Amino acid sequence: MIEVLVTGGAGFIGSNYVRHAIATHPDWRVTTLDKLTYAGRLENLREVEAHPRHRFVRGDIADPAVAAPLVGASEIVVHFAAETHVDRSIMSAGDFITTDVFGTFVLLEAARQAPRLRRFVQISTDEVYGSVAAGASRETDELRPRNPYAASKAGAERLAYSFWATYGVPVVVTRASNNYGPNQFPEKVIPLFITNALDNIPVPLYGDGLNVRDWLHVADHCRALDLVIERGEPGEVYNIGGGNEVTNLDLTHQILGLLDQPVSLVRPVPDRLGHDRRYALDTTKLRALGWRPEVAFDDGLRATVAWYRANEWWWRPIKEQDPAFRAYYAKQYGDRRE
Ligand code: NAD
Ligand code: TDX
Repeated sequence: MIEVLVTGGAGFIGSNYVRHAIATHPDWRVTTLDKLTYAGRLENLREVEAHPRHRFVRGDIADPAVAAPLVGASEIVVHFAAETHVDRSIMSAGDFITTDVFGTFVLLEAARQAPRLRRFVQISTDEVYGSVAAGASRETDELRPRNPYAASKAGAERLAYSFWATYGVPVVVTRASNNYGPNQFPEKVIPLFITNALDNIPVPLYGDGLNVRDWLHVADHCRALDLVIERGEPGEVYNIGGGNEVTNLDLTHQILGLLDQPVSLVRPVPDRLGHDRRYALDTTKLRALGWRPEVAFDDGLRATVAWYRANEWWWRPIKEQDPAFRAYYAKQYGDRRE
């Protein structure tokens, strides 16, 4: 059995990856390490809860007493755990530094001592490149992160790289574009807008709505990670982009169209501070390893809308009963009027 540690496996992408890993790698035994912050949900792991090749450990990656033995027993570490929401990092960045940077450092220190470790996948993001006016970011481009979240991720991934260059820890860095799909926490734009629209609540579109994001279905991301684990070179960086550049305004209109809701539900609100205008990734390097995105954006978005429609049990308790989410929503959107 190959011992695999997935950090942040109760979150959106991590849980999709854990379910994918259990389903497609019969020779993997997967340990999920997750602190269960507001974004971590055990419900996301219900399908694998009782699976003999999966176990869940609640703990903080920044706590060496928890993290070091788990890393020490692993052959593969896939490190998703992070604070991930840009708007929250703009409100308060401390947790982003503690988890994304210091937590990564704790895992890397443990990785230095791990006798069987052969891959440490550092999950980074297209946000580290900063806003890209034209063309597409390549792995060798300069990093110009422009919000506290992006800067913490850039710090984390460069630290990981340094542990490869200095100590030979077998680090591979991936930089993915905006993910979408099932189990995404309803603070991010797609699930927030779908669930608001389902309830006839206005959708708060920042600024002029012409910012562009490149959307990657989470299932395509999971397949890309498998390939990087199998064929990626330590010390290298791989962009993972869906190739679906869409303005937020078009995205919003598509979501409203899929739900038969009028465009009058769009509420333009003041812009996010330092809002990156556009992200775009050149994925030549990953494609050379044999990866292609398989989910067409229209199909993926339709399926995602259907998932939120069919799984109200998953998101209604968060949006309607979780006091922390309600406080966040009121703080983030309460006074936001154009
Ligand atoms: P998410 O917020 O849904 O999940 C994060 C998970 O990490 C949660 O389960 C949370 O409980 C856990 N966590 C947070 N702090 C922890 C700590 N100190 N110790 C242990 N667990 C902790 O995030 P996501 O959208 O699934 O993102 C996963 C990773 O992918 C992150 O590293 C993120 O930066 C990266 N990424 C995300 C996207 C995207 O579009 N969502 C795109 C590119 C890269
Ligand atoms: O209410 C909103 N209104 C709005 O117009 C929200 C939440 C977002 N937006 C806009 C801002 C962005 O241009 O939608 C776009 C997407 O926003 P988010 O869903 O917050 O994602 P983004 O800021 O692009 O970051 C995401 O992709 C990169 C993830 O949250 C990161 O973790 C990942 O690294």
